Amino acid sequence: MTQMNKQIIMKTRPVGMPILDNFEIKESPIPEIRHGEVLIKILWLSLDPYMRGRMSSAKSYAASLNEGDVIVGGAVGRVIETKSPDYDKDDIVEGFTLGWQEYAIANPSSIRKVDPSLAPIQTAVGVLGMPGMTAFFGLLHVGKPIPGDTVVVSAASGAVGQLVGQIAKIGGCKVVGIAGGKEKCTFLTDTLNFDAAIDYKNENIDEKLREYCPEGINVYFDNVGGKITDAVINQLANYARVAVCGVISQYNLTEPEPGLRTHRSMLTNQATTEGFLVFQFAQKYHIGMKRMARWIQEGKIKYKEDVVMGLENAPSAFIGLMNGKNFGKLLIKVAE
Ligand code: NAP
Ligand code: FER
Repeated sequence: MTQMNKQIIMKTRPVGMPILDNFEIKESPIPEIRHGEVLIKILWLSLDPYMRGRMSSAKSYAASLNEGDVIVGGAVGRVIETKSPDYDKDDIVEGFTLGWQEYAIANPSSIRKVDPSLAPIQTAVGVLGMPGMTAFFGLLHVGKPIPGDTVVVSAASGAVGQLVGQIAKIGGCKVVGIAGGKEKCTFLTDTLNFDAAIDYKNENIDEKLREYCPEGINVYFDNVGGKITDAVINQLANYARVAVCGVISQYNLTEPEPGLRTHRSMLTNQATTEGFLVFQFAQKYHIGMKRMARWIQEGKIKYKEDVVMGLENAPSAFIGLMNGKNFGKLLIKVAE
């Protein structure tokens, strides 16, 4: 009997905030794998904000999805059939393009092996994967903090933000996180030992930044853009570095949002703004992975995951990610 594969496709291209009707579950038979390929049973899906960009037709580093395509995204799975000399049955693997489906056929060049003895396997799409490398290299190579600096990070309880703040603390910085809601803020100060947290939904960001960063902000790790970023840019210190990691507040806009003119602050503070994509550090990932794994083992880095059960719940969880419903790295558990 042919084995069937459940997949989630982009039924219609989202306009603005995605809605459930943009997605559809489909079943199709799994084709025979060809020489060199492996068949993977997906265990965990990684839901990431960049995937909203793939659902749009705008030009990007990666090809856009077309209507009817399986949603492409990172995942961790187990090899259940192999025609590749490099992979054995039962190997655990991670791939950036495996997608929202129960089974994926992959070419070895698009996957990597995961060592299950190092940490729980889903960390391969979290703290020991793309978001972890984003935090590590984005903060250290782009933000360039030095001990004693005041570091502000937005979307601070999320997959990337929670790690940025902890790495900055390890580096001897004062860390202020910005997040939506009291629960997230309490987690930042009480569990992750951030020096302060600002609940941008209920507190005055300008006032709180002045209170917590009296000498100005040396490093801003920006995950959100928009009004939060305007407030931070207004309180930069001399020679500040702004690491532009993401602008999630803009991903679902249909019209550009008018904003602050930032150049005066950049000029008078002799500050630097630098955008980056994690992939530019790919040659150095092995260094970041080793260091992050050691910090986890030493108890210096904690990571909070938000696990949603079942492939069919990926669309609603993704919409939640765009609305701040997730608390920590958002994962879908697809199978054991
Ligand atoms: P995440 O922080 O775990 O989840 C997204 C969070 O963004 C939400 O939980 C929400 O937190 C916040 N958010 C959503 N809409 C917002 C809005 N309108 N204004 C302010 N905050 C909003 O996601 P992540 O995976 O760690 O990604 C964080 C950022 O990093 C994203 O912008 C992403 O695109 C970027 N990123 C960039 C790279 C790169 O290579 N440059 C790599 C990975 C990720 P609150 O409840 O706190 O609002
Ligand atoms: C992200 C946001 C944007 C991300 C990548 C991009 C890997 C790239 C966008 C583009 O090239 O247009 O979170 O993560």
